Amino acid sequence: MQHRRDEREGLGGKDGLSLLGDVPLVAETPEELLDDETTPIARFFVRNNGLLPDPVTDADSWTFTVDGEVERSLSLSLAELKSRFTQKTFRMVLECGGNGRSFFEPKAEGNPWTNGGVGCAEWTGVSLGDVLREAGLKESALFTGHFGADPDKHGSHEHQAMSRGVPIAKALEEHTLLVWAMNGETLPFIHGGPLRLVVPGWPGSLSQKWLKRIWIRDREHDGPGMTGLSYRLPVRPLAPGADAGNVENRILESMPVRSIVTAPADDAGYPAGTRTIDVRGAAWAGDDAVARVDVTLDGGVTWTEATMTPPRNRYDWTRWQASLTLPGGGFYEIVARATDSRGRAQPFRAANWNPNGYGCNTMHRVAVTVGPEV
Ligand SMILES: Nc1nc2c(c(=O)[nH]1)N[C@H]1C(S)=C(S)[C@@H](COP(=O)(O)O)O[C@H]1N2
Ligand SMILES: [Mo]
Repeated sequence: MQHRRDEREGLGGKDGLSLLGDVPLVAETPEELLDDETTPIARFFVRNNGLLPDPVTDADSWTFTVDGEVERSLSLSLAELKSRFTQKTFRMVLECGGNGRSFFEPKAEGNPWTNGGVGCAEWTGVSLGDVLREAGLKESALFTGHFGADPDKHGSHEHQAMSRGVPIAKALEEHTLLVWAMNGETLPFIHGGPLRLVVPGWPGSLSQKWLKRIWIRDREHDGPGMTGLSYRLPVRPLAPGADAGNVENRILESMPVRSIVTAPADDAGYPAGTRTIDVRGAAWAGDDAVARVDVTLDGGVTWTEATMTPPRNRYDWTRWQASLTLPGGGFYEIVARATDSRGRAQPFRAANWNPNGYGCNTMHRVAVTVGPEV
């Protein structure tokens, strides 16, 4: 099959993203463009595993089905979803499971994300759990399988580009949403409109775009992205570069704690005589909360605890800020380290190496220079 159009058209309206790949379309957000409390759509990263699906003209007649281990299979239009279930809006982080991949040494397979495979948007929709309860889960219901309308990267509709799933408990969480609006606007096509899933705190690949079907299964789902070493991490630390095929692996679920510095930008220059630098950023911790964020400009000799703005709701990111006092002019590296509510902090270097490069949460650093002293 041929590409029906240029995949890069999908980036129309985007502002300042870095393209990591055009077929499939993948683009990340430079950290300094993640400085808003709510990530604007124009700056929200894009990750496709296949090609764009056919354009949709009538969103409200988009249908989506639930079948498998349920009492009643459901086929619902978007209009029915909107009118029959309780509408909810939460601000929640969506992060690619491979965010940070480029920091692994030796290099891991896949898109070389730095820190920008993440964004935090207001998602409006209904709880998937409310819809599953209407379908009636059988005792045998153990896992979900997610299906979208996009063809695979060769343009074929025979196979899903990606089809992952979660244990039923995660599917039943109130914050796991079927979403049709983002930041108060109709969900953009590039982000999965008319209808997508948002499974917060876990790898972005679970948040199926252009959602057509949820298959309730009596076993772990086995679609593309669920088998082999996909989204798996070694249970015990592996020597970097070693063969992961022979050791015990587990599926990556909750994403690890992470923070980014969103101001100043890397390589910022300050006039001579500057003695205070205001630093801002964001932090998040998968299913857990962020307990604290600390910032250093001397390689970790001394740390300053940042002030945090409480998140709006579970799975929102935590914005933080700190004022750092400089001993004088010169070159400084600002490094932020978040700690989650279970006491786990970020590593100095990419830890827990795995061949596909998932879950890298090494600390983010930005360099700044305070101009020559007179
Ligand atoms: N149908 C479909 N849904 C998908 C994907 C895809 O390729 N096809 N990619 C997933 C991955 S890997 C990520 S990280 C998120 C990215 O969502 P975004 O493009 O809205 O930022 O979508 C997920 N949902
Ligand atoms: Mo992803």
